This record gives sequence, structure tokens and C-alpha cells, in this order.
Amino acid sequence: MSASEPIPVYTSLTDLYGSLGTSLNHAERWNNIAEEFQRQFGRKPAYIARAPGRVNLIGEHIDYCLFGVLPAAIERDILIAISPRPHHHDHAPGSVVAENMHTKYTRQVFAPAPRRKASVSEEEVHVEEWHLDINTKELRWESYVKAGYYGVLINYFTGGGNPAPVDILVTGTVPAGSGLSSSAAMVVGSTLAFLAVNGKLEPNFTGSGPQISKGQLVEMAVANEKRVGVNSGGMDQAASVISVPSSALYISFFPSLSASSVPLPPGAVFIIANSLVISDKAVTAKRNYNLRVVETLAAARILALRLGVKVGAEERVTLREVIGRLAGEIEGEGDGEGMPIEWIEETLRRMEREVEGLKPAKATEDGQLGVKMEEMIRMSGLSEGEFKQVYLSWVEVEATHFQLYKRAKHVFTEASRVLQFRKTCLSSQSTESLNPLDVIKRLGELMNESQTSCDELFECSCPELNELTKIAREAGAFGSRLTGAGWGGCTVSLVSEDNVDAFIKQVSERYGPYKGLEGEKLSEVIFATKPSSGACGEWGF
Ligand code: NG1
Ligand code: MG
Repeated sequence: MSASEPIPVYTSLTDLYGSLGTSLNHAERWNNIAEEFQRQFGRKPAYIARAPGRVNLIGEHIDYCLFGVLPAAIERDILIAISPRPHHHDHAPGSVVAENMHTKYTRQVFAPAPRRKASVSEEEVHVEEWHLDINTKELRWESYVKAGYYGVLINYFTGGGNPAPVDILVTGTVPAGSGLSSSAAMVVGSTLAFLAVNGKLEPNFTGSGPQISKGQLVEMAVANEKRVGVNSGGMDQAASVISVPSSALYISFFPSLSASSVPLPPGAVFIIANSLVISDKAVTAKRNYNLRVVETLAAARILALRLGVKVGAEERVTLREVIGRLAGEIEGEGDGEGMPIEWIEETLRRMEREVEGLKPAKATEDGQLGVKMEEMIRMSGLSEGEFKQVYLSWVEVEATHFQLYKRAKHVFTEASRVLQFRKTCLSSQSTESLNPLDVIKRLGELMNESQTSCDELFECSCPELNELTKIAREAGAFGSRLTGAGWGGCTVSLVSEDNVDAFIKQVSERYGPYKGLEGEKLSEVIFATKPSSGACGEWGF
């Protein structure tokens, strides 16, 4: 698979579900959304986009530092059915009636506003670009639809052209706010749906019409999701778009986006368990997610200064770029892989030592290893004005102390765990491999180390996630960790195939919030997953 491949289009359900390697259940959902669309809007959808959620097996909070991560798409997905509205002229250009099959999400009607700019002569008033209002203060389902749409408007309708007025219907099985990236699935699905309905994707895939590559869709979706107010890396969108069935995906972001599939050892099953703590980034990002982004960026600059790596005063370099500059690696060059993995591994080991230099001489009053704002600015070598402009003017953060040492230490050790995880999986394919049980055990250890690092150094776990991962290990998981941003949401546990049922039973009996759940309710919160394929769509009904 590669980032330059086009987005798959399926012309028959058999093809699609064949490619997903999945059950009738999915085909039923597909038919249901088509029928429901017909019922609500009185005609068939023109296109249905599918985008899966993802589980991150290892590599947490390092994608925005541009280090490689290892997620897999899951079978749970978002479907978006879309159709242009007949009698175009009776509707405002680009207006949208959006329905969701989940009754708790109500019908939304919105339209992009043209931003007109008068040119020299008064009559020559033309549309410069389209604007959509997105509420970033609250997690609203339609915000993600709008985010996808916005990217299509900006990329294809700036400076001319009218987007089609459309009806859309959304349904999904990825739980929201749980670290499985329902958000990225929504944004990817919405981007695809609006591209399709506006003639930006070729219907029959003969190779002659407009196409967009997987890499381009990832890029658009990443930019789009930022419009919802989170400064995320590109892991979720890349996983949702590029994944292939039965393997995990090693995604690297530097010097440019690239992805390769990583076979998982036979007999290994990944089980997702939801802590049922909802982490709402719209509310908390300034104290957690976005703050971490700023902490890792500040750490990168300070480390660069210590290592004698040049960073321009206005640059916001990441930790990965700093080590790239050490070796004279050039961004955007090469085949996307950049330096050989062995070099990265070795450099990461060096960085684990260098990072000790970020440790403050003494802990603060509350025993923390953080530094106050003034100290951080002093360490950066920038003036206060410069620092605030570069690191604090683009994002809202709230903190008294900044934990540069702990965050950078997590990032470097986690980045090297990802490489070890990948190597262990790949080695299980070779003839002189470890025996399969040892492979799974090693992967489990790496996952456990990741959880400890997320908890103690990156501080993105929470008591419930710690408890759930502990229960999982006691129930026989080789490894268990939070997945996604953390502070709530899901865990992922590595369990052997023959232990799946017993594992689920034990965890469900022991994790307090699962008390009283059974049947479908229970399988909503704890379930085994199979790596699934990435986003796709189907035309014509
Ligand atoms: P969640 O909150 O699970 O969607 C987030 C980021 C990722 C990555 C992980 C942590 C978004 C859209 N995604 O995932 O890019 O940084 O946290 O590894 O915010
Ligand atoms: Mg998300």
C-alpha cells in the first residue's frame, strides 16, 4: 500500500465487504443507510463514504512530534450517504441538510457563506472564498461534518464555482470521545462525501476523471480536523484512510508521510475495552492535549539549543525534526522513509541520555519536575515576546508548570518502543524468528511499558484507565495500555486467541463500571477487533 494510491471505489457490495473480510452485518448497515436516506429525503443517495475508526497499538502522543506510530483501522466505522438536492437553483449554493441516524443527534441545516471581496470596479464583486462557522467550544456531531466540508470548499471552491446543495445522512458504530477516533472517521468520511458529490472524485474509476490519492485525502483530513480546534498529528486520519485488512500500519511523518503494513503475529488478538470515562477535548484540550503539544515543542527548541542544532527564532520545530537536523536530514526529500531505522534507533538512545539535561536541578514545591513559564522562556533562548508569539499565540493553554523533561522523555522512549514493536512483528515472519509465544510476550511488554510512560511521564492516563489495564493483565493480557489521547476513553489489550472469551468475562466481572452490563450492552464496551481496511466509497444506488 502507498500514500500515492487512489481512494478505492467499490461498485458492488460483494467487492467491498470481501475487501473488509467481514460479515453480513456490515452489508446490512450499508443497505439500511441507503433505505433510510430514501425515506428521509425521497431519493437514493448518490454516494456512500465509509471511514473506519482506529486503535493505536503503540506510539502515543508522538505523531505530532513527527515520530512513527503503529495503529490499525478497526471494523467500526462511520458511513455518510450523500446526494445533491434536485432543483439546485431553489437552494443556497452548498447548503446542507444533515441528518444522523442516531436519535440523540438532531437535524442540522447550514450553508457556507461566500466571503465577497470588491475588486477595483464596483460591479466586479466576486466570491473569494467560502466560510463555514464551526463551534469549537463544544463537541457537536455536525462540527466534524463541517470540518470535512470546509476543506473541500477551500481546496476546490476558492476563487470560483458553486458547491452543490446536498442532503446527507450519517450513521456510525465508533463510540465518540473514547480514543477510537470517531472524530477522524467523521472528518475523513465527510471529506470524501463532499468531494464525491461535487464531482471531485471520479465515479467509475476508469482512471481518466478526477482522483485523489490516499496521501492527499490524509493531508486534507488532517488540516480539516484542526478546524475543530485540536492540534492533532496525522495518525488517526492516516490510519482511517490507508489501513489494510489483517495488519497494523506503521506510519511515519518525517520527512514526509509514508505508511507500510506490519503483519501481526498469528494467534494475537487485540481487545478494546472502554473505561467509560469520556474525554471531551473541546473542554479539556487547553489543560491536556494542546498543552502537551506546546510542552513537546518547547522541549524540542531547548534541546536543539543544547545540541547546537540551528532553529530559526520563528520556527516551531518538533522533536523529530531536531534529531533530523543533527544528521543533516532534509525535510520533504527521499522516499518518505528518511534516515534508516537503525540510525533513528541509535539516535533515540542518545536522546534518552541527552534529555536528562532538561531535568530541572530541583523539583518544585509539589515535587513536580516542571518549570514555570519564565524559566521555560529563559531556557529557550528567545525573548518573552518571541516565545509567546511562536508557542502560545496559536493555541490556548492553561498551566502553572511545564513538564519539558517528562514529556520529552516519554516521546523518545515511546518512539523507540514503536520501532521495537514493529521489528518484533516483522521478525515473527522470518525463519529464525522467536517462537510465536515469545513474540506476543515481547509485544505485550512493550505495551505495558508504554502504559507506564503515558501514566507517569506524559500524564495522559487516569485512575480508571490504570485500573482497567491492571485488571486486563491480571485476566491474562500479555500487555494492556490506553489507546488514543487518553485521560479517559479506551484501552487496548493483547490477548491470545484461545483466551478471548475468558478474558472478556473476567474483565467484565471486575471492572466496576461494567457491573450489570450484558449482551449487546457489554459488547459495546469490550470487544475484540480485527484490523480492517481504510476509507472507501460506493457510487450510485
Ligand atoms: P484521539 O483523541 O484518540 O482522537 C489524539 C490525536 C492523535 C494522537 C493521539 C495520541 C486527534 C484527532 N487525534 O487521538 O493525533 O496525537 O491523540 O497519540 O486529536
Ligand atoms: Mg479524535
